[in-house]
Amino acid sequence: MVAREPGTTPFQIDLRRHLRENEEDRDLTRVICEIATASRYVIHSIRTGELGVAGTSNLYGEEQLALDVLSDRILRKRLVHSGVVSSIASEESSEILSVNLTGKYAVVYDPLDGSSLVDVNLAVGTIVGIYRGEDILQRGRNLVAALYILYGPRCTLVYSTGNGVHEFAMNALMEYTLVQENIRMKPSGTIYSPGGQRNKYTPGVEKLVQALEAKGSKLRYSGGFVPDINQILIKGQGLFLYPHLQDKPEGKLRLLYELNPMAFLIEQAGGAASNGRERILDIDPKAIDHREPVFIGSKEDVAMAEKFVQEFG
Ligand code: FDP
Repeated sequence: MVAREPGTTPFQIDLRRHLRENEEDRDLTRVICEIATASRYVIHSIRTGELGVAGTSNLYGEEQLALDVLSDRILRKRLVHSGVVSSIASEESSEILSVNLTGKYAVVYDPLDGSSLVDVNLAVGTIVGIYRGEDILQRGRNLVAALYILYGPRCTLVYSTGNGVHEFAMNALMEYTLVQENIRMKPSGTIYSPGGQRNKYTPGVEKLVQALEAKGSKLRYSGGFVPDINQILIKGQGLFLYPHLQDKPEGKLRLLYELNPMAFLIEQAGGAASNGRERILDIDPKAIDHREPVFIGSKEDVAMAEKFVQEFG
């Protein structure tokens, strides 16, 4: 980290300045700042309450788009116009979009994760992974940057370019200013977020949950991947799982759009992420919709999950 003038307070440091101080590549800075700008429009759409049920009209008789479709368009437009993006894959689309042959970065994103929570006014988010080059189907360990934006009571952005994990909050001018730098996770946690139906858990996962309960871990689950991971990261401890289920051995969450960016961020903060048998960032993606089970958070809790899964399935 750069030494700053004495008296500089975090809220004086905006996202662009932070990236500049870290001497990030100009084009990478551009990509991250374009995404940050796009999120202003996404949060505006969420807050104005036009929930957007696809195919319906709004107050003015205009056709409305579902919020996830709208968020996808907003992000795509900014990334395409940035001039520095080679290809794009969005969770909302079934195809990879080739954008610019000379672009330096390939971007994968989930524009509005947890969109089923919008109508009940719970927090949702955008998740982004950035690779050098144009190949979208890369292992997560090749990521050069990852970030997420959490649309909660506050709008926050958490990013890493491989030099620690940093949190920003959107101010009244809709600019992101620094909240904290170099977030670190404790090796063991006292909260857990279990996705999926418990009566579909395999013996290994059931034993894991019992062991977490026995060590006093408290249940903290919102049903949104971004707020659930954000809670674990910002509290600096805990375990999120969306495991393999008896009728869904691949789990639910997508490797490209959800798991790799979050695994990158959690590892950068000193945590771990596994599918129970293998590090998430080492998994070779087979397709853009590749799904994997996940155990992510404090290192010792992830190791405990691996032990139970490997021993009992
Ligand atoms: P959603 O379907 O509402 O978009 O991957 C999406 C996700 O939500 C995650 O945000 C969340 O962790 C998970 O799915 C919840 O899945 P269940 O509906 O199976 O509980």
